[in-house]
Amino acid sequence: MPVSSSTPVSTVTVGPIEGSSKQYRTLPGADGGADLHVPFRRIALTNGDHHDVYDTSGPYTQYTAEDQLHDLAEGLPKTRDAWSTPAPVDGASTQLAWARAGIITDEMRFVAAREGFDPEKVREEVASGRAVIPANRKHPELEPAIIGKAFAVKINANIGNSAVTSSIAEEVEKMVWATRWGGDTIMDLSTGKDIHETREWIMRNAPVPVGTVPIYQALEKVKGDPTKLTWEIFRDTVIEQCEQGVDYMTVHAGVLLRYVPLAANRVTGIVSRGGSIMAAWCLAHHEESFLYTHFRELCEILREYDVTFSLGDGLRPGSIADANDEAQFAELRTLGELTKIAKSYGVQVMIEGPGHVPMHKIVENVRLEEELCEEAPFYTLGPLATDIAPAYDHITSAIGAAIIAQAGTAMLCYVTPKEHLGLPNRDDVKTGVITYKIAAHAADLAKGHPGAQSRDDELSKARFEFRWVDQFNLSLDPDTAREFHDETLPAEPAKTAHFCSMCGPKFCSMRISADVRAYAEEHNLVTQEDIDAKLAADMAAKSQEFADAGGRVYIPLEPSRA
Ligand code: IRN
Ligand code: FE2
Repeated sequence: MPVSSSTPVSTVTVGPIEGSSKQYRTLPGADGGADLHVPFRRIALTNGDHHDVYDTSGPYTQYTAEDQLHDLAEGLPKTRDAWSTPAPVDGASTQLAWARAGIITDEMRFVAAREGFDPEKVREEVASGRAVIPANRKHPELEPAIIGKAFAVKINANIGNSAVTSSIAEEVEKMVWATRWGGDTIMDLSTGKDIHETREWIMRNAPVPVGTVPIYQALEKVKGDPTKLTWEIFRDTVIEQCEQGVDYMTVHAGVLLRYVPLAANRVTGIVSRGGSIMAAWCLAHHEESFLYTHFRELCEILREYDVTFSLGDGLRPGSIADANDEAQFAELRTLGELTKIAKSYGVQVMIEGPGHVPMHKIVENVRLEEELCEEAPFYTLGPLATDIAPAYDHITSAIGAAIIAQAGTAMLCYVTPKEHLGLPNRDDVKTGVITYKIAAHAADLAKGHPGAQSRDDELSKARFEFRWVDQFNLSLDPDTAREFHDETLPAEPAKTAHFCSMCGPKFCSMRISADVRAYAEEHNLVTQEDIDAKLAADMAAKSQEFADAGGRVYIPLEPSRA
């Protein structure tokens, strides 16, 4: 057991999301292995129908009361341990190696069922390197997910303490909270104290893939002085985190010594934490980055656990002025070179991307990444489409995120309203997740992901038919939708009323449309010509009435004093 006896975590948020229930579909396991339980969320509708959606929240939303919560110190059931594991292929026990050998693993079948795809399609995408399934064999609590442009766009939520704030309890709750609202993966970016223990609590209770940036913990080990870092300290930190079950790791191996001067004249220099740590090391030693020179050894370690590389963008632009510059694209070319090396070891790879990029320069990022990195899944931070709105950077970045996801980005790293200002709290985490679900889903619609639009259609039908409760429950955030509605119309009958407080009963366009339909039925008007003719006749009568009344649009309420 992971953790010290002084249990710092008391409880986390449990209970179903409003109007829905957590359910599992059972698939028989391969080769006599245990059954697979594929999660989804069923939203019950007031008209007797239901609508099922992808669910990332683990059993926390299945528990209906707090006393059903598993012992957090024990962690979630280790279900994946009972799944079957194929024999290694050329020394590699990774999803990539198996996919290339034509083997469909339980993880592939699980994600195929989860997304409504054919398992063979999943295998092909993984084999080509266009998709990854980050699933460390030491993370048996995981419900696997696939990240690749052929699949639903995924979102990551960053959590983690810093030297100044937050406790283990808060971080575990942030993980549960972020996945409750749709976070597909979380990254533990802790830099303060108790990094190992915090991560252990998160790992053992995380139903989603967990990512980290191991250089942060390595830096803690040398008391925050980047020049004291060594390959050995970094390597041992990576092994420590692999052993804990981390599923993917950001490695800033593309920040080369010769690229550092390229950032000198930028408006915002190097904004990546990992990038600036490695740049400081390279300059201090005047040597090539140990992440680059030892990259093959790193591949061997990650292969051992099937940990996925997330090759970091240490030279990403941190401002509109620096977007798409030589420093950024030089690093991307190196990431392309490293992608090929990692894949030659059978290690899965994704590529991290910007940052801050104006809208007209966004698509170029995807085009280049695909060309240089063999279409490895792109994983971007926004990008922010403008620099001028601190406190609203979830929005500035969701604009860029929607565009870059439509162009082919596979996963979006969320940005919260606290970006550039402070460590996000629980509310910020939810706002970031919901905002990024909007960007990701908007991109799924634009890309024609099968099944994406059905939720829009269901919600629109509910809206048109004044099924208010269904409209709330089909939404990404039922609690806030209901709260906003009830702010002005709290009475229960308003949940079936044919209007809301925005336009009131007289001016509701939805109601008027419904009236037109009723009118057509009432007058037995079958064809469009019938309707047009009847409307024309009624209009003529109305306009005569208007002319007879004086033909004025504004009828003064009081006699004019002018
Ligand atoms: C994603 C894309 N580009 C950067 N990211 C995320 O930024 C990365 O996955 C990690 O969560 C976070 C911190 O990165 P830096 O600042 O150390 O590069
Ligand atoms: Fe920024």
